[in-house]
Amino acid sequence: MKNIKKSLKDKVVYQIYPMSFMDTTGNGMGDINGIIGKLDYLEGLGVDLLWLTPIYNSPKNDNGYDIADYYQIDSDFGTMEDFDKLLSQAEKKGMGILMDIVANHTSTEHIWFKKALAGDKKYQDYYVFRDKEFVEAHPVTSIFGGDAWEYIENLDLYYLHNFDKTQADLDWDNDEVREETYKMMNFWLKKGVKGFRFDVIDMISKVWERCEMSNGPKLHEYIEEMANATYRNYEDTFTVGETWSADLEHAKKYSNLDNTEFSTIFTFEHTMFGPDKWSTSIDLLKLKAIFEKWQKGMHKEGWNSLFYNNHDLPRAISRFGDDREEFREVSGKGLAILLHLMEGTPYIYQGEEIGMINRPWIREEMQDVEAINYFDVAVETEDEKEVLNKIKNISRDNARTPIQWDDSRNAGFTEGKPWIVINESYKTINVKDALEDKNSIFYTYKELIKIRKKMELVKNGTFDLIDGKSKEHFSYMREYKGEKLYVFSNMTDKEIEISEMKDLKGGEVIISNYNEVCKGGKLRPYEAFAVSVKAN
Ligand code: TEU
Repeated sequence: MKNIKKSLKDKVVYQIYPMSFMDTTGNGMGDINGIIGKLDYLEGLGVDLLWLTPIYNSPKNDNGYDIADYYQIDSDFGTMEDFDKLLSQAEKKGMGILMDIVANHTSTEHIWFKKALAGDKKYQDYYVFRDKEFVEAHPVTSIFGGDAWEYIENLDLYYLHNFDKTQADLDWDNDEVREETYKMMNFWLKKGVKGFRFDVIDMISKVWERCEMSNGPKLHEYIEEMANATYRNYEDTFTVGETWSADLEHAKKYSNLDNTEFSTIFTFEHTMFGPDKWSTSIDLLKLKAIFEKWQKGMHKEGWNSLFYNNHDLPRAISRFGDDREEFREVSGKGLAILLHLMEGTPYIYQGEEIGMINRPWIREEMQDVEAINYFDVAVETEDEKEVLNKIKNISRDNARTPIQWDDSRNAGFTEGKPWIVINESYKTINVKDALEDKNSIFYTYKELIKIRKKMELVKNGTFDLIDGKSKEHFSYMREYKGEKLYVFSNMTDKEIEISEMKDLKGGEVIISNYNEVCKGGKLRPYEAFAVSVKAN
C-alpha cells in the first residue's frame, strides 16, 4: 500500500544558492537578507519549499560543502538573527526552509578535525584515519580528481577525503558521529526548518572489501535510525537524499513520502550520458527511456524528484534545450512543460524560471574546485579549446553565476565586486523583464505550479511514453480515473509531424509554449503543450 502524505504531493521546491542569490552588503556575495528581500518574488512564483545550499560557517573551498561549524551561520551570509527572521517571514508567506545537511564529511577546519590532527584519538575516530598498509590495500580516487587518501606526517596516518582534500570523510560507523549529526539536525528542526536535503547520503556506509564508497551494508539502517532520532518526530517534514548511485530497488527503500526513509531522492541517470561527467551530447532515446524507467518504476512505491539542473549541473536550457536567442524562450517553456507534468516533486533551480543559460569560461574566471582540477589535468593531454568547450557545456560554475535581477550594473545582484562573473546575457535575460512580460518563461513555471496543485492526475496518474522510438519528440500520456493528459514536446529546431496528435478530439489544451496551439499533427520548433481529455 502506498502511504503518501497527501500534503507533500503537490509541493514545489525552489533551490537557492545563497552565494549567488542577492547581495545586500556589497561584499559581492549573496546573503540571508538578500533572500528575505526576494520572498515576495518567490511567493509570486508559487513555490512551497526553499532549499538553501549550505550557509554554515565554512572556508568555502567547496562553496559551503566544507562545513567548519554546523551551528553557526557563515558571516558572509549574515547572522543567526537574520536566519530566524528568514524562517519566520518565509513561514508567514506559506514557505518552508530546507537546510542542506553535509554529514559525509566536514571541513578540515572543523574543530573535530583539528583535534584529530593534534593527536586526540577520540576525534581521529570521528574520521577515516588509516595506516599505510590499509591505504595500499584500499586505493580510492577522489571525485574531484587525484588520490582520496592524504598523508599526515606527524601522525604517520592517512585520512580519507572523497572530495577536496579539505573535506575529510566522517566515519558513520562510529556511534558518536551519528549522535552528533542527529543532535545538530534537531537543533535546526527546533528552530522551525521544514526539512532537509542530504548531501551524498549514499556515501555514509562504505564497502571496504571492494573499495566502494557508497551503498554500504549499513546505509538504510543508519538512515532509519537518523529519521527516528530527528525528522520523524516532527509534522509534515520534507526530506530529499542526494543519491548518485541509487538504482530502483534502493530508491524504493529510500522514498515514499510517508517519511520512510526520505520523502524523495535525487537520482542522476538522466544527467549522465557519456563515459564521464564531461561528456556533452544527449541521446534523446536514452533520455526518454530513463524517464520512463523512473516514472513507471516509482509509481506504486516511491516518489521521484523532478529536476534538470542544480548547483552541480549546467543550465537546463543549454543542456537539454536550445539556448540560441531565437529558441531560448520557447525551448525553456517546453522543457518546463515536459518535466512538471510528470509524477514527483519538481525543483526549480534559481534562475531557471527566467531561462538563464551557460557561458564560455576561461581559466582565470573559473571558481569551482572541480572544474579547476579537471582543467589543469586535462590540458596536459588534450587540446585546450576542447577542454574549454567541455567546461562551457558542463562546468558547475555555469549554474553558479548570480541571478540576473535586472539590466543594471552587475545585473542588480551586488553593489560590490561579484565573487564570480556575471553572465553577460543579463541585458536580455533578467527577472525584471520576465515579470513585465506576461508571455515569459516565468509565467509558464507559475502556471505549471498552479496546474500541479489543482489536478489530481498530475499527482497520481500513470505514465506511458508516446512513440518511445521517435528521435524528434518526447511525448507521454498520463491517466487517472479515466481522465487522460497528453504531453507533446518537439525536441528539435524543425517542424515535425506526429500522428498521435490527431486523436485528441474533445480535449482541452491546458498549457502551451506557443500562443496558438498548432493544428493538424504538426509541431513547430520546440513546441510543447498538454491536452487533457476528461473521462466520459
Ligand atoms: O555533490 C555530490 C557529488 O558527487 C557532486 O560533486 C558531483 O559528483 C559532481 O558535481 C559531479 O561532477 C554534492 C554537492 O551537491 C556538491 O556541490 C559538493 O561539491 C559535493 O557533494 C561534496 O559535498
